[in-house]
Amino acid sequence: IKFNISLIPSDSYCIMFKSWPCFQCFTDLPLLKNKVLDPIEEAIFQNPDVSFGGHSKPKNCTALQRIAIIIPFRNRETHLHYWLFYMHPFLQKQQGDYGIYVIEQHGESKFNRAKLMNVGYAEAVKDYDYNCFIFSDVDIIPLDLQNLYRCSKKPKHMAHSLDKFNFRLPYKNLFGGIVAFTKEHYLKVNGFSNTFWGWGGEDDELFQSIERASSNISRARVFKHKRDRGNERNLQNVHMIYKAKSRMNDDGLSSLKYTVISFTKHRLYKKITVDIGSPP
Ligand code: UDH
Repeated sequence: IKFNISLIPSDSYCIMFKSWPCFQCFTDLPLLKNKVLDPIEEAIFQNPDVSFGGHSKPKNCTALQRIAIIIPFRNRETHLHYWLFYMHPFLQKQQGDYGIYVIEQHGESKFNRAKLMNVGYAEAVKDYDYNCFIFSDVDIIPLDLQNLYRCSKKPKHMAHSLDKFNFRLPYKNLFGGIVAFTKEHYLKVNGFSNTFWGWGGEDDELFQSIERASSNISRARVFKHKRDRGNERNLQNVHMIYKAKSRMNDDGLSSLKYTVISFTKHRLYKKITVDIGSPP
Protein backbone atom coordinates (compact mmCIF):
# COMPACT_ATOMS: atom_id res chain seq x y z
CA ILE A 1 0.00 0.00 0.00
CA LYS A 2 1.32 3.44 -0.88
CA PHE A 3 0.27 6.41 1.21
CA ASN A 4 -0.04 9.89 -0.19
CA ILE A 5 2.32 12.17 1.70
CA SER A 6 0.56 15.36 0.67
CA LEU A 7 -2.48 14.35 2.71
CA ILE A 8 -0.64 14.66 6.00
CA PRO A 9 -1.36 17.82 7.95
CA SER A 10 1.49 19.32 9.92
CA ASP A 11 1.31 21.08 13.23
CA SER A 12 2.86 24.35 12.21
CA TYR A 13 0.25 26.43 14.02
CA CYS A 14 1.09 25.07 17.45
CA ILE A 15 4.74 25.42 18.31
CA MET A 16 6.37 22.08 18.85
CA PHE A 17 9.29 22.23 21.22
CA LYS A 18 12.32 20.52 19.75
CA SER A 19 14.09 19.39 22.88
CA TRP A 20 11.66 18.12 25.43
CA PRO A 21 13.22 16.28 28.30
CA CYS A 22 12.26 12.71 28.90
CA PHE A 23 9.08 12.86 30.95
CA GLN A 24 10.90 11.74 34.08
CA CYS A 25 7.94 11.87 36.43
CA PHE A 26 6.55 8.84 34.61
CA THR A 27 9.37 6.68 35.84
CA ASP A 28 9.14 8.07 39.37
CA LEU A 29 5.43 7.79 40.01
CA PRO A 30 4.03 4.72 41.76
CA LEU A 31 2.25 2.40 39.40
CA LEU A 32 0.14 -0.55 40.40
CA LYS A 33 2.25 -1.43 43.43
CA ASN A 34 -0.05 0.44 45.74
CA LYS A 35 -3.48 -0.79 44.76
CA VAL A 36 -5.21 1.30 47.41
CA LEU A 37 -4.35 4.43 45.48
CA ASP A 38 -6.97 5.10 42.81
CA PRO A 39 -5.64 7.93 40.66
CA ILE A 40 -8.92 8.91 39.00
CA GLU A 41 -9.85 11.57 41.59
CA GLU A 42 -6.35 13.02 41.35
CA ALA A 43 -6.54 12.95 37.54
CA ILE A 44 -9.85 14.85 37.60
CA PHE A 45 -8.44 17.39 40.03
CA GLN A 46 -5.27 17.93 37.98
CA ASN A 47 -6.98 18.36 34.60
CA PRO A 48 -9.59 21.11 34.97
CA ASP A 49 -9.15 22.19 31.34
CA VAL A 50 -10.35 18.88 29.92
CA SER A 51 -14.01 19.17 28.90
CA PHE A 52 -16.59 16.79 30.26
CA GLY A 53 -16.40 13.73 28.01
CA GLY A 54 -12.60 13.87 27.64
CA HIS A 55 -11.88 16.47 24.97
CA SER A 56 -9.10 19.04 25.24
CA LYS A 57 -7.42 21.49 22.91
CA PRO A 58 -4.67 24.05 23.30
CA LYS A 59 -5.84 27.52 24.33
CA ASN A 60 -3.35 29.71 22.51
CA CYS A 61 -2.90 28.02 19.16
CA THR A 62 -4.71 25.87 16.63
CA ALA A 63 -3.52 22.31 16.27
CA LEU A 64 -3.86 21.13 12.69
CA GLN A 65 -4.23 17.55 13.76
CA ARG A 66 -7.39 16.68 15.59
CA ILE A 67 -6.74 13.41 17.33
CA ALA A 68 -9.16 10.72 18.45
CA ILE A 69 -7.54 8.38 20.94
CA ILE A 70 -9.31 5.06 20.89
CA ILE A 71 -8.94 2.48 23.65
CA PRO A 72 -10.38 -1.05 23.28
CA PHE A 73 -11.69 -2.02 26.66
CA ARG A 74 -13.31 -4.55 28.98
CA ASN A 75 -12.90 -4.97 32.76
CA ARG A 76 -9.75 -2.90 33.11
CA GLU A 77 -10.99 0.01 35.26
CA THR A 78 -7.83 0.33 37.33
CA HIS A 79 -5.62 0.46 34.26
CA LEU A 80 -7.93 3.03 32.68
CA HIS A 81 -7.68 5.28 35.74
CA TYR A 82 -3.89 5.13 35.67
CA TRP A 83 -3.85 5.69 31.93
CA LEU A 84 -5.99 8.85 32.29
CA PHE A 85 -3.86 10.05 35.17
CA TYR A 86 -0.68 9.87 33.06
CA MET A 87 -1.97 10.66 29.62
CA HIS A 88 -4.09 13.79 30.04
CA PRO A 89 -1.11 15.87 31.27
CA PHE A 90 1.11 14.27 28.60
CA LEU A 91 -1.28 15.09 25.76
CA GLN A 92 -1.90 18.63 26.98
CA LYS A 93 1.85 19.30 27.23
CA GLN A 94 2.08 18.21 23.61
CA GLN A 95 -0.60 20.79 22.76
CA GLY A 96 -2.91 18.14 21.44
CA ASP A 97 -6.44 18.75 20.21
CA TYR A 98 -7.70 15.34 21.28
CA GLY A 99 -10.65 13.32 22.54
CA ILE A 100 -10.52 10.08 24.52
CA TYR A 101 -12.84 7.25 23.45
CA VAL A 102 -13.07 4.10 25.55
CA ILE A 103 -14.78 1.42 23.50
CA GLU A 104 -16.13 -1.24 25.80
CA GLN A 105 -17.08 -4.71 24.60
CA HIS A 106 -20.43 -5.72 26.08
CA GLY A 107 -21.00 -9.29 27.26
CA GLU A 108 -18.79 -12.26 27.84
CA SER A 109 -17.90 -13.46 24.38
CA LYS A 110 -14.30 -13.60 23.16
CA PHE A 111 -12.61 -10.22 23.13
CA ASN A 112 -12.16 -8.61 19.72
CA ARG A 113 -9.75 -5.72 20.09
CA ALA A 114 -9.52 -4.84 16.40
CA LYS A 115 -13.26 -4.69 15.88
CA LEU A 116 -13.55 -2.39 18.90
CA MET A 117 -10.96 -0.11 17.31
CA ASN A 118 -13.04 0.03 14.13
CA VAL A 119 -16.09 0.92 16.23
CA GLY A 120 -14.04 3.67 17.90
CA TYR A 121 -13.18 5.14 14.52
CA ALA A 122 -16.80 4.93 13.30
CA GLU A 123 -18.15 6.62 16.43
CA ALA A 124 -15.43 9.27 16.80
CA VAL A 125 -15.92 10.62 13.28
CA LYS A 126 -19.55 11.37 14.18
CA ASP A 127 -18.39 13.58 17.07
CA TYR A 128 -15.74 15.92 15.71
CA ASP A 129 -13.68 16.52 12.59
CA TYR A 130 -10.83 14.21 13.62
CA ASN A 131 -8.07 13.68 11.08
CA CYS A 132 -5.74 11.50 13.13
CA PHE A 133 -6.63 8.29 14.99
CA ILE A 134 -4.41 6.83 17.67
CA PHE A 135 -5.32 3.37 18.88
CA SER A 136 -3.91 2.63 22.30
CA ASP A 137 -4.07 -0.30 24.69
CA VAL A 138 -5.28 0.75 28.12
CA ASP A 139 -2.14 -0.55 29.81
CA ILE A 140 0.63 1.24 27.89
CA ILE A 141 2.03 4.65 28.67
CA PRO A 142 4.88 6.35 26.79
CA LEU A 143 7.95 7.28 28.81
CA ASP A 144 9.20 10.16 26.70
CA LEU A 145 7.38 13.38 25.93
CA GLN A 146 9.19 13.53 22.60
CA ASN A 147 7.07 10.63 21.43
CA LEU A 148 4.55 12.87 19.72
CA TYR A 149 0.93 11.77 19.72
CA ARG A 150 0.51 12.85 16.13
CA CYS A 151 -0.05 11.12 12.82
CA SER A 152 2.74 10.88 10.36
CA LYS A 153 3.52 10.21 6.70
CA LYS A 154 2.84 6.54 7.19
CA PRO A 155 0.89 4.62 9.82
CA LYS A 156 3.11 4.90 12.86
CA HIS A 157 4.04 2.36 15.50
CA MET A 158 4.52 4.45 18.63
CA ALA A 159 5.40 1.96 21.34
CA HIS A 160 7.73 -0.69 20.04
CA SER A 161 10.25 -0.35 22.84
CA LEU A 162 8.40 -1.84 25.80
CA ASP A 163 9.81 -2.34 29.29
CA LYS A 164 8.30 -5.83 29.44
CA PHE A 165 10.43 -6.85 26.44
CA ASN A 166 13.53 -5.14 27.84
CA PHE A 167 12.99 -2.21 25.45
CA ARG A 168 13.63 -4.44 22.44
CA LEU A 169 11.35 -5.36 19.58
CA PRO A 170 10.41 -9.00 20.27
CA TYR A 171 9.76 -9.73 16.58
CA LYS A 172 10.13 -7.69 13.41
CA ASN A 173 6.47 -7.61 12.38
CA LEU A 174 5.14 -6.37 15.70
CA PHE A 175 2.69 -3.52 15.18
CA GLY A 176 0.62 -3.06 18.30
CA GLY A 177 0.12 -1.34 21.60
CA ILE A 178 -0.07 2.25 20.32
CA VAL A 179 -0.48 2.96 16.59
CA ALA A 180 -1.41 6.13 14.70
CA PHE A 181 -3.26 6.47 11.39
CA THR A 182 -4.42 9.57 9.57
CA LYS A 183 -8.05 9.37 8.52
CA GLU A 184 -6.92 8.79 4.93
CA HIS A 185 -4.63 5.94 5.93
CA TYR A 186 -7.29 4.25 8.01
CA LEU A 187 -9.84 4.47 5.23
CA LYS A 188 -7.29 3.27 2.71
CA VAL A 189 -6.58 0.06 4.65
CA ASN A 190 -10.32 -0.35 5.39
CA GLY A 191 -9.52 -0.26 9.12
CA PHE A 192 -8.56 -3.40 10.99
CA SER A 193 -10.00 -6.80 10.30
CA ASN A 194 -13.18 -7.61 12.28
CA THR A 195 -12.47 -11.32 12.37
CA PHE A 196 -9.68 -11.68 14.94
CA TRP A 197 -11.36 -13.04 18.08
CA GLY A 198 -9.12 -13.68 21.10
CA TRP A 199 -5.51 -12.60 21.52
CA GLY A 200 -2.99 -12.05 18.78
CA GLY A 201 -2.33 -10.98 15.24
CA GLU A 202 -4.98 -8.37 14.50
CA ASP A 203 -2.65 -5.41 14.30
CA ASP A 204 0.45 -7.22 13.10
CA GLU A 205 -1.25 -7.91 9.78
CA LEU A 206 -0.87 -4.21 8.95
CA PHE A 207 2.84 -4.12 9.69
CA GLN A 208 3.80 -3.57 6.05
CA SER A 209 4.00 0.13 5.09
CA ILE A 210 4.52 1.52 8.57
CA GLU A 211 7.12 3.70 10.20
CA ARG A 212 8.55 3.52 13.68
CA ALA A 213 9.67 6.32 15.96
CA SER A 214 13.28 5.93 17.08
CA SER A 215 13.50 3.31 19.77
CA ASN A 216 14.68 5.52 22.64
CA ILE A 217 11.79 7.95 22.13
CA SER A 218 9.21 5.20 21.88
CA ARG A 219 10.09 3.62 25.21
CA ALA A 220 6.90 2.72 27.00
CA ARG A 221 5.76 1.04 30.16
CA VAL A 222 3.18 -1.73 30.23
CA PHE A 223 1.11 -2.20 33.38
CA LYS A 224 1.45 -5.76 34.62
CA HIS A 225 -1.57 -8.00 34.22
CA LYS A 226 -2.61 -11.60 33.70
CA ARG A 227 -4.14 -12.78 30.43
CA ASP A 228 -7.82 -11.75 30.62
CA ARG A 229 -10.66 -14.26 30.58
CA GLY A 230 -12.18 -14.24 27.10
CA ASN A 231 -8.95 -13.05 25.49
CA GLU A 232 -7.00 -16.28 25.38
CA ARG A 233 -4.45 -16.67 22.61
CA ASN A 234 -6.09 -17.75 19.36
CA LEU A 235 -3.66 -19.69 17.19
CA GLN A 236 -5.97 -19.47 14.16
CA ASN A 237 -5.22 -15.74 14.08
CA VAL A 238 -1.64 -16.46 13.02
CA HIS A 239 -2.84 -18.20 9.85
CA MET A 240 -5.24 -15.38 9.05
CA ILE A 241 -2.38 -12.87 8.84
CA TYR A 242 -1.11 -14.53 5.66
CA LYS A 243 -4.45 -13.91 3.96
CA ALA A 244 -4.57 -10.25 4.96
CA LYS A 245 -4.33 -8.85 1.44
CA SER A 246 -7.11 -10.96 0.00
CA ARG A 247 -9.45 -10.05 2.86
CA MET A 248 -8.59 -6.37 3.16
CA ASN A 249 -11.29 -4.85 0.95
CA ASP A 250 -14.19 -6.86 2.36
CA ASP A 251 -13.23 -7.25 6.00
CA GLY A 252 -12.91 -4.07 8.02
CA LEU A 253 -14.70 -0.73 8.18
CA SER A 254 -16.72 -1.63 5.09
CA SER A 255 -18.22 -4.71 6.77
CA LEU A 256 -18.41 -3.40 10.34
CA LYS A 257 -21.63 -4.24 12.22
CA TYR A 258 -22.33 -3.49 15.87
CA THR A 259 -25.02 -2.25 18.23
CA VAL A 260 -24.39 0.57 20.65
CA ILE A 261 -25.63 -0.37 24.13
CA SER A 262 -24.77 2.94 25.80
CA PHE A 263 -22.88 6.22 25.50
CA THR A 264 -21.55 7.61 28.76
CA LYS A 265 -19.73 10.89 29.12
CA HIS A 266 -17.34 10.70 32.06
CA ARG A 267 -15.33 13.62 33.39
CA LEU A 268 -12.15 12.64 31.49
CA TYR A 269 -13.35 10.33 28.71
CA LYS A 270 -16.29 9.12 26.71
CA LYS A 271 -17.26 5.47 27.02
CA ILE A 272 -19.20 3.69 24.31
CA THR A 273 -20.39 0.21 25.21
CA VAL A 274 -21.09 -1.97 22.21
CA ASP A 275 -22.37 -5.39 21.28
CA ILE A 276 -20.01 -6.62 18.57
CA GLY A 277 -21.38 -10.16 18.41
CA SER A 278 -19.39 -13.32 18.93
CA PRO A 279 -17.13 -15.53 16.82
CA PRO A 280 -18.86 -17.74 14.25
N1 UDH B 1 -8.30 -5.51 26.70
C1 UDH B 1 -9.27 -5.22 27.66
N2 UDH B 1 -9.89 -6.24 28.30
C2 UDH B 1 -9.62 -7.54 28.02
C3 UDH B 1 -8.63 -7.82 27.06
C4 UDH B 1 -7.98 -6.80 26.43
O1 UDH B 1 -9.55 -4.04 27.96
O2 UDH B 1 -10.25 -8.43 28.64
C5 UDH B 1 -7.72 -4.39 25.93
C6 UDH B 1 -6.86 -3.47 26.75
O3 UDH B 1 -6.86 -2.18 26.18
C7 UDH B 1 -5.51 -4.12 26.60
C8 UDH B 1 -5.54 -4.50 25.11
O4 UDH B 1 -6.88 -4.91 24.90
O5 UDH B 1 -4.45 -3.25 26.93
C9 UDH B 1 -4.56 -5.58 24.70
O6 UDH B 1 -4.76 -6.78 25.45
P1 UDH B 1 -3.59 -7.36 26.35
O7 UDH B 1 -3.22 -6.33 27.36
O8 UDH B 1 -4.01 -8.69 26.89
O9 UDH B 1 -2.38 -7.55 25.33
P2 UDH B 1 -0.87 -7.76 25.75
O10 UDH B 1 -0.46 -6.79 26.80
O11 UDH B 1 -0.12 -7.45 24.38
O12 UDH B 1 -0.66 -9.17 26.10
C10 UDH B 1 0.05 -6.12 24.00
C11 UDH B 1 0.75 -5.93 22.66
C12 UDH B 1 1.96 -6.78 22.35
C13 UDH B 1 1.82 -7.72 21.19
C14 UDH B 1 0.91 -7.30 20.08
C15 UDH B 1 0.74 -8.38 19.04
N3 UDH B 1 -0.18 -8.04 18.05
